[in-house]
Amino acid sequence: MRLTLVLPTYNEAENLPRLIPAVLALPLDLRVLVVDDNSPDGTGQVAEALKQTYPGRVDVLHRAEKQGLGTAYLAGFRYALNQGAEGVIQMDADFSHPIEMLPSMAALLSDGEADMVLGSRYVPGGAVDERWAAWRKGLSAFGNVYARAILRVPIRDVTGGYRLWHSRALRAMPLHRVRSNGYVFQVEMAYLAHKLGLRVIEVPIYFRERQWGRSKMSFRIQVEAAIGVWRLLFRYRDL
Ligand SMILES: Nc1nc2c(ncn2[C@@H]2O[C@H](COP(=O)(O)OP(=O)(O)OP(=O)(O)O)[C@@H](O)[C@H]2O)c(=O)[nH]1
Ligand SMILES: [Mg+2]
Repeated sequence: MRLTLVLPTYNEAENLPRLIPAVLALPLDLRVLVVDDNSPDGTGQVAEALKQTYPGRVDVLHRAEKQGLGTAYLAGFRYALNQGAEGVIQMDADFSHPIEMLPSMAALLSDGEADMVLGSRYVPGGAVDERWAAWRKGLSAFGNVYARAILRVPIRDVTGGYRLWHSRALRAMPLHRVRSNGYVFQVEMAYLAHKLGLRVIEVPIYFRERQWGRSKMSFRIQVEAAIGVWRLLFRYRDL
């Protein structure tokens, strides 16, 4: 299966030179597409250098300014689908998502068992970093229960950002209607997948705190996300 890994980056110059060689070494037919928003730390140039090192396997989309995770993924999805990818992967560029899980997750996709495979923190066997502060653990768990209850989605980790999409499933999604950008982007995509009757399989992952670079997480970001969930309920009442 021809896979494209879409990696949105904002200030990941320390992570990228470690992450890209590691994913390209996996036993997969994999290309990487970095979507960088003109990171002040020079991630865009780091990505260009990696593109030279791995000709044909790494590509870079440069955007002029920070425009958010959601639009970065949407741009990356379109690009990957146009390039003929059969599967498209979403993953954070900060090593939070265990890359060693990729081959088994990809196998579920290519076997035709799933339209989307989700690396999940909230199924048995999954967990978040034990170094997370209690408030962050609580907020993340609550955010999931909250979004699931409002939207009635049977996915345990609706905010999880580690996903493998079958291209056919991604093409079936009304991507032009997707408006959310932060954490709600993940919820919106999961909600749509459920509404369209796509088969989602959750596999347990351990979500590790970023090893390098600074955290951008805040209480405010999560409260904004909580409000954004309600908008989805109205936006897709026709589906
Ligand atoms: N292109 C692009 N990438 C982004 C943007 N915001 C975040 N990212 C990337 O999206 C991924 C997830 O964002 P993170 O900042 O790690 O979010 P998080 O894991 O909730 O928070 P921390 O890891 O604690 O900072 C990372 O690879 C970021 O570099 C953005 O506006 N544009
Ligand atoms: Mg992170």
